[in-house]
Amino acid sequence: MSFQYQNPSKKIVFLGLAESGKSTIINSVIEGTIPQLGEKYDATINYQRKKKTLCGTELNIFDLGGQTRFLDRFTGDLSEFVFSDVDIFIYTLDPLQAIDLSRAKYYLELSLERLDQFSPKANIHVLLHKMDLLPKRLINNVSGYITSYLKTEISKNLQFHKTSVFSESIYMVAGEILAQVLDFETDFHLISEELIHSLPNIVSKVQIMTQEGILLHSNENKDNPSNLSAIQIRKLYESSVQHLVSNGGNEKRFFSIEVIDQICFLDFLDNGLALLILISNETEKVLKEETTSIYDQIISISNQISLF
Ligand SMILES: Nc1nc2c(ncn2[C@@H]2O[C@H](COP(=O)(O)OP(=O)(O)OP(=O)(O)O)[C@@H](O)[C@H]2O)c(=O)[nH]1
Ligand SMILES: [Mg+2]
Repeated sequence: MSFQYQNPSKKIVFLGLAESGKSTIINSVIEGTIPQLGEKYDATINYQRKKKTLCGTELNIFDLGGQTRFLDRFTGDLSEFVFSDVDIFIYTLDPLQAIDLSRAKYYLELSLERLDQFSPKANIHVLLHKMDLLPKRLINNVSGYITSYLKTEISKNLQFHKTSVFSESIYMVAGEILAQVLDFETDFHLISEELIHSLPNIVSKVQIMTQEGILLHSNENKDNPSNLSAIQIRKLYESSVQHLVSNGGNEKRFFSIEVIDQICFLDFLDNGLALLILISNETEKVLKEETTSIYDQIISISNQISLF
């Protein structure tokens, strides 16, 4: 059986009003661009398609321009092209554009009708995005209000998320969304359990991410992200590539970083995934003579993950 057969490509559609953050999200989590505060807005004209292969599955991403003239076409004469065979539909909304809330609901409802027609099984996500712009004390009230307004008279199951490209949220939510359509969860869980059991009381955390920072697996509650942020991981990835280039491409991309009382092992794999393992610094000191064995186990886990 071919890999392609097991993992057909997945169509992911981003739609939402202009300036709600679609292209920025795609650039950050899919292309690994590090988002900058106050970045100039560059409107998407018509739409852009991006492809990325993740764990053997091709993601076919549609970034739809959010200006009214485009939204009317996407939900109108182009609707079959846009809304057919959709696996994941992501609707983005900027909570500070309160004036546009009814327009946002209008295009959301229109999209849901088109999905009913062309892709009734699509997973539907609504991102209440740019959460960094809301004062912390208002986040629950504002997002609660918007969520209940958008849900009014909608019977479809919508999954709501609060996101920002300036926090870990977008990388965690992207992982959650992808886990619903890709089959890596069980295998990643088994691999990380195996490592934790083979090095009892030594390994405190195992995370599997994309090299752009999307969190695909964590042995712990995902609400407790790693000591390294997705952006830090991204920066390390870039320096690892530079290092690799200056070394003629022969050296293994393996980092060992001390973070407070822990040691982070970070390994970038050729298949675009990254493995992060935290072990206690104290443990390592105590078990100095066993360090080689710890390294061996970690490398063996890396090798298993590189097969995805
Ligand atoms: N503060 C903040 N700004 C963001 C965030 N995400 C995107 N932005 C900014 O919002 C503006 C619009 O972002 P885009 O990603 O271009 O918006 P879009 O939805 O693709 O817009 P169209 O292509 O016109 O549909 C840019 O200036 C981004 O830098 C976020 O999480 N927080
Ligand atoms: Mg755009």
